[in-house]
Amino acid sequence: ADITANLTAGIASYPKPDSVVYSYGTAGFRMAADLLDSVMFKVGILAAIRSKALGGACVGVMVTASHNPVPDNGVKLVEPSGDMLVPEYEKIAVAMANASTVDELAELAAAALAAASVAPDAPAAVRYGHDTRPSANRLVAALEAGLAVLPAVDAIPVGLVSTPQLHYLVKASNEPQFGIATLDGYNNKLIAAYTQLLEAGGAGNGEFDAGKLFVDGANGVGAPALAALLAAAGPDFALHASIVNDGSDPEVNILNHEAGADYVKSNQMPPPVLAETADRCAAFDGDADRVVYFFNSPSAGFVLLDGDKLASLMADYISSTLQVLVDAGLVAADELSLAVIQTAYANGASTTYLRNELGATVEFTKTGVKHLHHAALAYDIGVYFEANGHGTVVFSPKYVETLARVAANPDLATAPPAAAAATQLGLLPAVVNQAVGDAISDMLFIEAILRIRRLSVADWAALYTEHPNRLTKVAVADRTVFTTTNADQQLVEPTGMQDAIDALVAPVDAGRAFVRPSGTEDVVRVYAEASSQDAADALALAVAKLVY
Ligand code: NG1
Ligand code: ZN
Repeated sequence: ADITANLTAGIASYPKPDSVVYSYGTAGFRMAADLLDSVMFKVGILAAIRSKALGGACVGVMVTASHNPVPDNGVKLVEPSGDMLVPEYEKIAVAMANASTVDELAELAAAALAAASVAPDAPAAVRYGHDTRPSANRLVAALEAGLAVLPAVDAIPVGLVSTPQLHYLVKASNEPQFGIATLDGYNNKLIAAYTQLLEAGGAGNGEFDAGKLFVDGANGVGAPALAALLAAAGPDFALHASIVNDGSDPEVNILNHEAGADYVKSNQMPPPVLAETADRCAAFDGDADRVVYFFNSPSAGFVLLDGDKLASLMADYISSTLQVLVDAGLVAADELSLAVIQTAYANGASTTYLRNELGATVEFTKTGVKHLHHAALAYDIGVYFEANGHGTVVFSPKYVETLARVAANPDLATAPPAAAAATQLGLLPAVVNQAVGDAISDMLFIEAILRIRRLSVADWAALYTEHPNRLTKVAVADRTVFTTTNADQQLVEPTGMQDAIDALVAPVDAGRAFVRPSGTEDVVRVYAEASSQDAADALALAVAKLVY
């Protein structure tokens, strides 16, 4: 095919709206779906170029706007390893998205190919999927037009998938040892790992009654994805979940509307359908890459277990299971490093718990999972979560080798607790979707820990008590005038504003506050913590007034 003719046709079908300046934010391109057609076309071209630049390794494209309202949509690119797009290509993506003529676009595409020293007809493979939004089909068609611009592109649609499933499919198609690159492969890997983990932990089916679990699917893709996994697992699976907000009735089940992890976390209340239950509840977000838990306590009312609580339980379980091997002399005390990576939005009580009670290393990064993921990779066990429930655990090759060495140790035969600990730890890299935060995989890991430890959701909530806090947002004329440093905890610009914030925080008991521009919405976020809810609210309000 003639590349110039394809570009000309594409620019004509998918013209760039004049008024819009596109940027690649915390979660890729994200905005009103009506403004994204031209972006999709260009992302198709760029995804093909990225794959060509990597010798034809499969890259991914996910069309989703996660927890945002139905009229929005978005798109992000996935590297062959399952990671987020590298920053160098984010820049090219932005330049292409903002190009309005055939010449501009042709030049950018040629420059990107030249920078990678590849020919336009080098082989490429791109897997692409989408969430449940009504704009998905139209936007995927624009993406496909982009994928068809350059020759020799193997464009592989995977249809309706969660964001973490797309990451899994991409990673598995490049690394066969990671898993089988199909949705059955995804389900079967998690089912097997979860089942074996429970058996090793003495909590197989029938050994422990974990009580009822409700899962709020946010009326998004997480509901059918989980239903498919449970169906594949069959009736003997040691997890029985009732899925609500499953999107089944389009009249009432509106994506992310009074449903899902973001609703629960932002409003600090259960979705209406789960307002009454005292049972354990998990809530996914619209593309199922986040999960939080909650329950309605007869005495304490609504209790949220957010990403910080998930990270704390996972770190607690992993470090104490590892300690069994250290005590048995099978692993040296400092052989495997463990850290928890948090952002400024992590509740201060979680950081104190992790550092002082668990003795864990805690590191802070900027907001956005790509930053947390990157920091986590520096450790043998890197637990990372945003407070909103987005996170996972990554394990180093040394972790895998160490556990393999321990598993081969003949002393294990006479040390059942150490053998059980070694088996459990050896299974974790398969239970946890290491490619990216995954609501289903994170939930299975948490469910396994609760069963193995015989913990109720209330026991888990009691790990530590959150400091009262308030997260609010302020609409400003231009959020780009706000710049931050020190993992988003301090403002650099506007000049002088950080001093003013410090002056407001200083007199507040256990006070903490920071301001940063959102990467996904046209707002500035304000977060405050204090020793009482009133004080946290007052501090957030005072800081917000500085920002207006
Ligand atoms: P922004 O809008 O940049 O604050 C939000 C979340 C992030 C992350 C991204 C991606 C908060 C405070 N911010 O980013 O943690 O999840 O969306 O979806 O929750
Ligand atoms: Zn999401």
